[in-house]
Amino acid sequence: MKTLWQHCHVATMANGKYSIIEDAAMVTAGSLIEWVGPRSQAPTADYAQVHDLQGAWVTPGLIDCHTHTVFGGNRSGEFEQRLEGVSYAEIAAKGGGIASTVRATRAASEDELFSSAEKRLRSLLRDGVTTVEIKSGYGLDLANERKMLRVARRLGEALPVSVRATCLAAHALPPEYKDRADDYIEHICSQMLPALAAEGLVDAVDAFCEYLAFSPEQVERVFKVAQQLGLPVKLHAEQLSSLHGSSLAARYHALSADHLEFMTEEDAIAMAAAGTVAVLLPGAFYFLRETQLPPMEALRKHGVKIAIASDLNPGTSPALSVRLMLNMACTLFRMTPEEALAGATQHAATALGLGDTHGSLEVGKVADFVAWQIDRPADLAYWLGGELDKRVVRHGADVTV
Ligand code: DI6
Ligand code: FE
Repeated sequence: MKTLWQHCHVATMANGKYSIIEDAAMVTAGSLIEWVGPRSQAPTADYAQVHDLQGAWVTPGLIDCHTHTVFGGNRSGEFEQRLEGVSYAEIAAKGGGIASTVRATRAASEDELFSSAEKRLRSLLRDGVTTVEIKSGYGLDLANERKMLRVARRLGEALPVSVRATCLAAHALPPEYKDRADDYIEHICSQMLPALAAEGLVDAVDAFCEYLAFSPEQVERVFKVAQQLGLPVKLHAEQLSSLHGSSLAARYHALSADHLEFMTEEDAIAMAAAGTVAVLLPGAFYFLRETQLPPMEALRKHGVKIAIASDLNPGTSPALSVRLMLNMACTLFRMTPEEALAGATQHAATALGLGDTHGSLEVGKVADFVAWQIDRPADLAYWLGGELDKRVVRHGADVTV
């Protein structure tokens, strides 16, 4: 079934650039893009449907490539404490932080986790998101990591969004392994990852490489097992200190290394050579009131692809809008609106291993797009959140959220 979409301007985002086509048209066949170009050259055919997009700007559907959407409880109380001067590390040392979300997540049933995550995910979808990554990492034992990943899978079945599920068992040390981090890593490698992968619940494997989490050596053990299981890896690296986790990620041809405020130029060179995407998370930078900026010039100079994501999580980035992240990427990290949009489309797709099928409006790619009633593409990074008038199309069909 062929559909013609016309009376629009298109920012295709091919190769991470606006690549604008004014007065454009697009032809979709089922769930794929069959043609895109100037309206005057649109192929004549017996279209089953013709849609008038009323002068909208069409972009690829937004892709949020780093979220922790599934969790129990919330941590607004810690937010208040931090505003009174208590640090994230101090809160973590007193059993708060990630550990408190682990307790709440373990105590919640699968249905309870589903219903709280569904509300947050709908908020992202109302902002034009058509693909989202969701991490586990608040269960920290086999049963509870499984519960989180099952919720991620169910969300992708219940809502009009493609979900990539990432196993982040190596997020923090669970209380039952206190002072036994190597034993927990061994448990992840020998029991958790093989079981969860065999159940088809894992699309990628992530870890938190940080002085208050896991060392590069421990992360490497997890990466080796992921590789044996045929799963791509990603890494939370260089968020609070420089352990060169991003270089380690590059050595394992990671899809992405994420956060990266403390990375060095050598790390950028290694990532560029490996094609590892730099996922920047301005929401966490903002919410923790960090001052160390990611090395934008080194990333640009060495041609590292840069993605932007919400990092939606209860502790460091309770962010429910990807467009707000685009704005923060521009204001806080000095990215251009074009770079920011590429970061939530083409480069975000690459960070999920979906770069050949998603993230830009090109022939043969999946027809996930948003027709925005805006004056210019930069408007997407300009408005601070809120809802923009738009029409969201996924797999070639209109989406209602
Ligand atoms: N880095 C983060 O910013 C989140 N996880 C991570 O590895 C924080 C998660 C939390 O505080 O709950
Ligand atoms: Fe994160």
